[in-house]
Amino acid sequence: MEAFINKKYKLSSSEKFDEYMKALGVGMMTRKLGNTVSPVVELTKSDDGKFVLSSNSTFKNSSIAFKLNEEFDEETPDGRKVKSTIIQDGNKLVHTQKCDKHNDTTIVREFEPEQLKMVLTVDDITCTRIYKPVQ
Ligand code: DKA
Repeated sequence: MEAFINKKYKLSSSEKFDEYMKALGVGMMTRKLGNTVSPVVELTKSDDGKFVLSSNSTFKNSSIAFKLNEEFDEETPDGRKVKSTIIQDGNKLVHTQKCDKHNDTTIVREFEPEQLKMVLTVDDITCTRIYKPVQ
């Protein structure tokens, strides 16, 4: 993943994000905002060697710090409290979010020089979001 550290990507296209959020019980107002913003995502590393994945938008700034393969507590931008684990598969980070109150979801982030492809899955819904490098 080292090649993709400190590289910023901005949302360029998004498919089925509203369906994805609906399936997770996200309310209408938050979905409306979520559908209109184009977050900028960046992967960095902290001093203690953790990965830090941040997402900044006019709706919300959020970041998670994690070690690969180690479960951590996460509060999602829409307020779900989940148990997350992120594993690496080549240039992909596979992020699983487990929750008692909502359905489990998986977010695959595939890093490439030309784009960051996010595939978000819950139940039978697959949402694809393409981020492009910020110059
Ligand atoms: C992204 O980083 C999307 C992350 C999914 C967040 C779930 C719901 C957010 C509600 C605004 O591109």
